[in-house]
Amino acid sequence: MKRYLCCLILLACCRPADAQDGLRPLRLWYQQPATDWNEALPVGNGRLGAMVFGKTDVERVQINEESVWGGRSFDDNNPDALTYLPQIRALLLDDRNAEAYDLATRHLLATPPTVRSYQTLMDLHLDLWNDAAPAGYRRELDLRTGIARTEYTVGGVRYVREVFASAPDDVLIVRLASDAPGTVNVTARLSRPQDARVEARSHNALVLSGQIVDADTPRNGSGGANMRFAGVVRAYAEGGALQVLDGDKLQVAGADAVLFVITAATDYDAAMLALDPGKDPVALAAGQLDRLGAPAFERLKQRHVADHRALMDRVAFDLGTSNDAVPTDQRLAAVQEGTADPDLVTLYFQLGRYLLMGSSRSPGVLPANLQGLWNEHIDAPWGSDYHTNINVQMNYWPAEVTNLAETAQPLIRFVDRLRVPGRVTAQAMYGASGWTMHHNTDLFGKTGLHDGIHWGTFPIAGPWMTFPVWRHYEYSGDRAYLRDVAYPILKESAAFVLDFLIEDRSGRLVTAPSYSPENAFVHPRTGEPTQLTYAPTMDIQIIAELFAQTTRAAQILGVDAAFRDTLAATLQRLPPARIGRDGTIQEWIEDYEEAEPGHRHMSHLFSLHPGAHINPGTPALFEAARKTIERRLAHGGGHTGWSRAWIINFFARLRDGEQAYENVQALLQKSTLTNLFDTHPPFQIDGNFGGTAGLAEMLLQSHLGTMDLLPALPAAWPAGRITGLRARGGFEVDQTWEGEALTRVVIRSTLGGPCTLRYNGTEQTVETEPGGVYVFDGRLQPE
Ligand code: FUC
Repeated sequence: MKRYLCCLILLACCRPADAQDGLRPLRLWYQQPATDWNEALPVGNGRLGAMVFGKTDVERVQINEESVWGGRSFDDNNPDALTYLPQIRALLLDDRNAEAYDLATRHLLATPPTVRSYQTLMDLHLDLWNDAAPAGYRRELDLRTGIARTEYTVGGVRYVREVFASAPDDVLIVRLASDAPGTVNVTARLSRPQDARVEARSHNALVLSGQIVDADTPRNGSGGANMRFAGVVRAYAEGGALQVLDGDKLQVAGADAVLFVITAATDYDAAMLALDPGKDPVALAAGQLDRLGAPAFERLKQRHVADHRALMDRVAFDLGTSNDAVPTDQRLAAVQEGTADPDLVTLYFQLGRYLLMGSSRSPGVLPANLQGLWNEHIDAPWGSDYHTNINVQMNYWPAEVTNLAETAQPLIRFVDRLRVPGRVTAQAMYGASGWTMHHNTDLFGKTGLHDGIHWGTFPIAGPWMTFPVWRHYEYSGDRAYLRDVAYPILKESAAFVLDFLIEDRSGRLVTAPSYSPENAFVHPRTGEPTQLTYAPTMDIQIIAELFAQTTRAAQILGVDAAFRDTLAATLQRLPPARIGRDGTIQEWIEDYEEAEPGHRHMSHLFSLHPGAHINPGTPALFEAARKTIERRLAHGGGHTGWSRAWIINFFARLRDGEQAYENVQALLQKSTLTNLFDTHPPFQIDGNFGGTAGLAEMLLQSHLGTMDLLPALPAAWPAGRITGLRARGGFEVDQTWEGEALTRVVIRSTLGGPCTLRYNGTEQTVETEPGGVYVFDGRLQPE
């Protein structure tokens, strides 16, 4: 084995100073208020979120609570499914896909065949009694502190507004202040597009409450009701006069400052995946503010900032000179015109971490949805739901590697709870043990087949959803978690697959019915675009990874030897990976012609990323994977934000820094809004998360049992530093490079054990101790 690291210093316990990057600014900032929602700035604490517009006449703060959804729980398994399943399967194996499709539409699809939308909670409007044009305007979102700040001058008075979402106190805070006593005037009101009423409940509180009216919700014969919700705002004025106006507004006149404390509640019960009629959202929200007592702004702010920084500051990423003096929208516009702005890349990376913290952590209990938790609609694009054929999985790609393991917890707990309805679906639709789900779900845990056969027939979504559960073990090495949480989920998922597989006409074990999300092939006989099929490549790849993970988990725990043997024997009978006649990875069981060669999904590359089975050790498939991406791109692929983000991850895995970089640029140029939200279009947060994960993947990989340092560094970033990324096996890693070469690496081991470093074609194994810090210094060159 070659050695390339000149000098190894073993440190027992100290944390090197360069793990923190001190004062480097991490801000989005603008010289004008937001004119629409896609320019507003997000704050979130995992449960409550807000979009801040920074207006100077009437401020708008659009507010979300993570559980405000239409619909309700119902049995979404088509009762005919089991009766018609054998016939549908036989038709598919006989290439009579259109007939299978017709039968499936009638007998597999849920009724009604769609989940309902995640909804906005309310808007807080702050009329600032201001007609004059402000001077010296600036609004910003400081990712380090998690505070959205708006400042401007009117009539010689400097006004400052701060908005944040506190996780420790579980409230949204809006504070208005100025530098001259008695100059803060504001009239506050609440609104919601429908289903709500507003009233003042005391001298300083507004309550918005209601119940969702959702025409498409099935009553399921039980006459059940929809979700009830409440938002409460309390105002605390420093000086001046505070009074209720018209029974539904609060007016503050002549104050030095005013603090609005906001919270919300619904009657959703996460543990039950259902509504709880015993819950009173108004009482819950008001009670929460009562318990908070008289709020002291500085204390709330300090607690929030300390909590926020404890997560945010774990990772620092620096690619050279700061470009913070230029407003963010101008920087983005310059990149869109072809300029390079590496510092904007680091800001985008950190924003991804910020958004994951804001939409997926305690006190929240639900995973980040298609928009995280920021949504102004009653009926959002794609319902702002949980799409499980790429989107929600992508949301969590950055969670472990960018050192935010706690953000994965809401998803892991959600997957755990999905097993309950998922077992019913496995049994009722496929006569299978274990659990599964299909291509989308909501907070009620729908696991049936929704939207339409051509979108929804993805029974292997359940197995895919176990991957973040396993990944948390890979990074943490937490055996109790593996035994009590992860392994039971994996094992039951594998059990589903064993029962779901059937023999095809040549004796292979195949999945049916299924599809390759959401792509179509040209049917060789009918010439029609066709989606419903059997054993699409992605299914087989997911199953291979699931079985490998389940087997590994069982080995570590020393359990279920016979079950492991069954998994191994089953793997032998799956269809092999194949390369098609054009040299790309074959997407379907036959080498069909693609109906849309530039399709946004690249499901058959699953084993390249997020899976690991296509790698440099499988050179033919590795090369075919590259051709597959190139072909997609040549036909206009990557045209949605998430699709582009996935491509970054693919090229990082192909160790092609230049192509990965090209696609980072394209993500910023084509799929990013001025507030740096990803756009599908419209706004969809998966591209932010996939982009952040892709950037991490360019700089550190650990999916092959080694720690790959700077595996896909582009020439555009010749010098830089990234500290605090995590690698599988319980390591935290800092890397510094200059002249495109690694110059310093610091590894902190939490679990101990061997760590095999790979860089530039060489490798070296270091034995580590739990808590040990290992510094590799000097110029790192292969011998
Ligand atoms: C998948 C994608 C779409 C969209 C939707 C929410 O179905 O194919 O592009 O992102 O999820």
